[in-house]
Amino acid sequence: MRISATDIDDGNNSRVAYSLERNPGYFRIDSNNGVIFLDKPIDMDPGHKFTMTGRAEDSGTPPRMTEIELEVLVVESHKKAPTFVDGGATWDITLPENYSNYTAALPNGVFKAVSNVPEDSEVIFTLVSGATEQTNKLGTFILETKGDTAFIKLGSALDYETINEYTLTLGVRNKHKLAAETSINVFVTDVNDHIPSFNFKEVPEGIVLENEPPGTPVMQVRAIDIDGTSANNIVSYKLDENSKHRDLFQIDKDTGNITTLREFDREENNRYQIKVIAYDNSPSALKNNGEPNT
Ligand SMILES: [Ca+2]
Ligand SMILES: [Ca+2]
Ligand SMILES: [Ca+2]
Repeated sequence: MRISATDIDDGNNSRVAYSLERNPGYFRIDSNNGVIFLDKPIDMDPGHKFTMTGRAEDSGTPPRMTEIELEVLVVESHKKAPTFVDGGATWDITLPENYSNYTAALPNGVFKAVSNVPEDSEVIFTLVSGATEQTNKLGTFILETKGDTAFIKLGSALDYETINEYTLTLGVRNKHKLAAETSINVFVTDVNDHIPSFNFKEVPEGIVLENEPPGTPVMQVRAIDIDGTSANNIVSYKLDENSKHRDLFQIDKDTGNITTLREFDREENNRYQIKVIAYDNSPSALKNNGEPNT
């Protein structure tokens, strides 16, 4: 079995070391991942129950720790735990953040198990709800079962910018109350679901002296796109083609630097208004026309 503690601190404080207290002498624990192993053959009769304490301690100063009571029941050797078909390996599921099929099982989200009890094939699945959102605390993923098959489905919306990876634990037990577990990694991929936005705290106004040559800098504009990956979050700039004075200025696509295209005379006109468009660099996930977000 495995015990698992989650420490929400960052850095040193979040490194957790596991240990066993009151160890009856038959078990050892991997201090890094909390997996408990049998250390020597069990010579107790079926029905015997071992009890011990699992401890998780972080590396902060002072260290903080938590403990859990563990019970291990000795059963007859012919009683076996259920197994997942495929040997209970780790499964990976990859979903785009705008995945929205709440009715069907996820791609790669179907799991079968065998009870290993010849006279009773019944298996009971559980989807563990962990201590963090990444371990499905909020029920982002849900379980439905039918006979020997478990279906993992989407329970609520994903957002790459909030969480881009989940670790689910799927458990199964049989009539003997013997159990097995498997981990499922869910990877969320970024889609282009954010529009670049200008920082309006910066004054959108530039000044150019009259009689300066063409190419004189006027101002720089900047917009931010909070998508998680490039090119979904790379911002480019252009002048609105319908903007009135667009033939008087040009903008650098990458930097947002606006420069003049001719000399100005303030007696002629001392104020120009132009419209700048910021756009990102991949097809939008918000509109289905292959165009970027603007
Ligand atoms: Ca998002
Ligand atoms: Ca974007
Ligand atoms: Ca996104």
